[in-house]
Amino acid sequence: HERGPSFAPKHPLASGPVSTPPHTVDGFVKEFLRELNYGQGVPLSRSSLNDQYLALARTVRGYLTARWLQTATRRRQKPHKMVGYLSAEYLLGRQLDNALLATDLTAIADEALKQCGIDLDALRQAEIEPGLGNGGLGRLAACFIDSLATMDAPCVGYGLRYEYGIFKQTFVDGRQVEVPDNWLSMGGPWEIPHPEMEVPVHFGGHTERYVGEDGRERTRWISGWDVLGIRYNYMVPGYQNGVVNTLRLWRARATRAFDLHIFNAGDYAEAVRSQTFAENISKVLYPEDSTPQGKELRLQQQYFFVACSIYDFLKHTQPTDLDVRDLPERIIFQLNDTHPVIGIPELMRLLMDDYDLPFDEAWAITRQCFAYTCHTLLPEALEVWSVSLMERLLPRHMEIIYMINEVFLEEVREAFPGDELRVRRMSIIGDHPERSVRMAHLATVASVKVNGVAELHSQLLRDKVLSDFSEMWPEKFTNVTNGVTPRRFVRQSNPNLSKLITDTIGVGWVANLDRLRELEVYAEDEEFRAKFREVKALNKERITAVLKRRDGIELPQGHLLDVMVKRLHEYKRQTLKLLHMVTLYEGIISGEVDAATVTPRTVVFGAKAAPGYRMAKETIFLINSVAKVINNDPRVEGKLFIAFPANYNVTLAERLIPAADLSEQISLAGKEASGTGNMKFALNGALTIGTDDGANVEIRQLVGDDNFFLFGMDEPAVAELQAKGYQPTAYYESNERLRRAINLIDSGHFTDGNREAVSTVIGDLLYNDRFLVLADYQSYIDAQAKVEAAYADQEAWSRSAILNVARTGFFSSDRSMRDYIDRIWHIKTGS
Ligand code: F58
Repeated sequence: HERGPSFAPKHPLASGPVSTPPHTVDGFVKEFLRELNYGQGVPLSRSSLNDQYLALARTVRGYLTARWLQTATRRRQKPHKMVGYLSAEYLLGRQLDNALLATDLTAIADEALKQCGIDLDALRQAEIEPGLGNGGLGRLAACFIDSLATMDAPCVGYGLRYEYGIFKQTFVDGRQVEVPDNWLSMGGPWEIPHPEMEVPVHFGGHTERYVGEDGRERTRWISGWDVLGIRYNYMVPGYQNGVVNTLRLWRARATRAFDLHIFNAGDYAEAVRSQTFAENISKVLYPEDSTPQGKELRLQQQYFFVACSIYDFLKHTQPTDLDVRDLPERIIFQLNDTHPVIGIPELMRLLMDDYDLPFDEAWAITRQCFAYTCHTLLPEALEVWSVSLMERLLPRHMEIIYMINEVFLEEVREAFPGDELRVRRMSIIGDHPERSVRMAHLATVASVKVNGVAELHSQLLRDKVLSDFSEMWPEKFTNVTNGVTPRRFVRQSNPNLSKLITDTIGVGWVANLDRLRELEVYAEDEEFRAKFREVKALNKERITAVLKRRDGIELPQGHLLDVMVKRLHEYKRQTLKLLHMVTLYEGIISGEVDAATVTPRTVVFGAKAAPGYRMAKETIFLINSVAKVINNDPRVEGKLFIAFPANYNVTLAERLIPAADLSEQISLAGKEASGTGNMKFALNGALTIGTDDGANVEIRQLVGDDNFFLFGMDEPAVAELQAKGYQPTAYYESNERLRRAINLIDSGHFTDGNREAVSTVIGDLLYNDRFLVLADYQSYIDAQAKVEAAYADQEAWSRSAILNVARTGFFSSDRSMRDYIDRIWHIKTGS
């Protein structure tokens, strides 16, 4: 099956797409009906909504496929160094609109469907989004591959085709209940499976030494069990440039040998059942947001997709006469966090055991083929795998890691003679609490470059998390500030704003976001400001309709729309936002504040909690409890409202962010590596209330202090307070409003008198408060008062909002990709 036809095809059309389907309404109608009739096997008159959606998706895919084949053919003719983006997650979001926009088919499809009596919007809503990621890290990968296609950069995204993506969140009595996300249940029209292209992946067993014909000792890995990797291709279209790149996701399948072995044992039913053992590997995405659980299946997933990807690159993507010594001129594997780091010993294994290179030579090559991006600062989020598990699952890799560590520690001893403490700190193998492999160390040692994802984050990586390494290799460390794709997060998600921008400065901004600068002068233009406000109002109408339909939520109108959407995590401090709302509410019901004077405000929360994360789940329950009471208390006179739609996902983000007035980015300084939601809000004309954390720092620098609500301690202040011993109760005791807000929650006011139900969150705030919520409380309340004052002057607010849009073009993922290309990957684009 290796490389398609072994005959030399004679037909002149053999090497390319037969023809590109015509870009006309008539042409589109024909393609669509063909898909409906021959793909779905139904006439239009008898087709279901899903039939129509699948046929439409297939039709659009056809237009993409033509470009995809052309792109591949062109790249094969002149092979250049490429990027293998290795990521365990791709949080893609819906595909249909993106594909229509990329191919400039939206208007044509709309008209074509109309002629068939079908509403395009209804079909849009039929798509289940592929949620193959947890949050920022997975969404970043999706933005990056979009940008690389738009820049015509040779890249293959490699990852896992999870059968179940991130769970669907529901609320039962205010508590999160997870439901499996069977995203493929209605068909997978965007993927092209290749069940005939099997990649063997080995696990377990043992290693043996043997002496080769040349007398040199070699190692063989005799595996214990194997699985097959099945290739699924997805198309990644560039924005209206005719380029379509590949996202290649792997699915696990049982081997035939595996089957036979068990079948021969005689129990047919048991044998069929045990096939699922192998196939479990790609069954489900682990719903963790920061703390890795160290589960064996997760390590299996990681090794599985990385082994498939490297094999695929060496055996299929490269010319057959590849000399592995040239590998660094052909490929750079970008490691999206530590999840694919097992690829390092895997490439070593292939070079040594299959390509017969000695260790030193293999190591010299491998060290040029990887670069590593770190996405965290939380110590508990740094992945480690126990040596015992590694030895059992990947014995050969464990041996290789030991060899790497040995030569690495020699280097350390040479650079820092006599410093054995440092040697221990830097070792790839850690001793506590058990012997384990520190994946971030392995990644750092083997990579050409190590980058953080925002200036502050990269600096803290250098100075704190990986300081020993940056001392040894200062030039290895660099920053690439994250970005988001303006196609999905402005052009598609905010058509009203997009039209206003295009009418004002032309269309060029979609692929060159720096051009948003040209809007700056319009901040002073009264007419433009009025139009800008009109856009916001329309977007608020849209989200109102969406929340009504989707969640049965009735958003009040005319409110300041204050949005906090991100994973639920203590360091992100959803509780701080909640304390603010409780404070406003308590002011009203205590009679201290006249409801008539309160700025009408709706807070929208969106957040999934990791299923095993107790505090996060209790916080969700508390938010829902507070919402229920505040939303229904007549004393509030409808001035305050909390909406918490369940199952926040990319699709909801696309509707919500364009409508927001205020963006909540309130993590404890020094904890949020970058944030990318913060960028999406600013680009859509929301003002940020935020700490000096992650990319907030750069957003504030760009938009200016006057157009950003800064509050809270900065990172050095946090470090200082923690060093001298933080006492949350001191803040509780000395701050009356804080005390009253906490007491109100603690009294059971929001939980039908049940104090037990809030004790986990309240107890933690008062006696632990690891992320200094109480310490930043007053500063946050004060900043929110400034927000209200600013919002009262709508002209000034609009001016600031427009400047946010005009000055944040820097946060395009196109710019991030330029940075990676120029400073890390050194690949060519557009050839
Ligand atoms: C996020 N990390 C960072 N991890 O928290 C955020 O600041 C940053 O903007 C973003 O990466 C992109 O750089 C993140 O999303 C995960 O979701 C992992 C999933 C797998 C388990 C460990 C956490």
